[in-house]
Amino acid sequence: KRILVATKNKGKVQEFAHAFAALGIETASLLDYPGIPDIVEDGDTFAANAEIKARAIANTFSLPVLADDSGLCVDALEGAPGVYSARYAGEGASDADNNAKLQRELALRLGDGAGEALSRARFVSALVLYDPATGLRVQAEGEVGGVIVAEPRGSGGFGYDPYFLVPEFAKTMAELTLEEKNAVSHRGKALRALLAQLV
Ligand code: ITT
Repeated sequence: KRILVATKNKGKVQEFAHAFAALGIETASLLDYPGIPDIVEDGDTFAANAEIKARAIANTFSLPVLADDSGLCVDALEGAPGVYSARYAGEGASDADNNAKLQRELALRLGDGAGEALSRARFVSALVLYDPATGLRVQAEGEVGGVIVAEPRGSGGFGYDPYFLVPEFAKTMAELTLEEKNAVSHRGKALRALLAQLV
């Protein structure tokens, strides 16, 4: 059994590979197919963008495709960066650029002295599984609440993880193992909700 994850994001690839390995399912991703052009993700919602990615890639490959669109929504920033999470600091921005912009925006909004806990936030993941051979299409969403901290902690994960404190662990997402992150994350929850619809 094999599934193509429609992503070029190495962090997502690792998390899905780990979760599907436990189910005896092999994953491939767009990192295995260099040269696939970037997909224009112009939807207004995570779900709309996941749908766009799943369909675009399913039309190129005749394989079941799983797409993830995800991001960080920060209360004090009225839900930003949201669907713009990957390009918060501009097109092609690095994780470091995006995190720097997040800290700047929060400091502007909250002022200095906001302390360790800068703002409540949540990660959201929308998944679409689409099999062009059978027409099967399933979608699911997951989210996890947390707090944005001023100083990064941990070296795991990707993206905003070093700044996202998970209260029940008293650790940032980047301080969790892959297994722990999948157990609590927006992506892990969305995946379990998706799989529950397939049985
Ligand atoms: P693909 O479209 O190729 O999947 P992408 O990184 O562009 O890769 P998105 O458009 O869904 O994917 O943007 C997701 C961004 O949200 C991602 O780049 C991170 O900045 C952030 N993000 C999503 N999930 C995250 C997580 O688990 N930990 C940290 N940051 C996350």
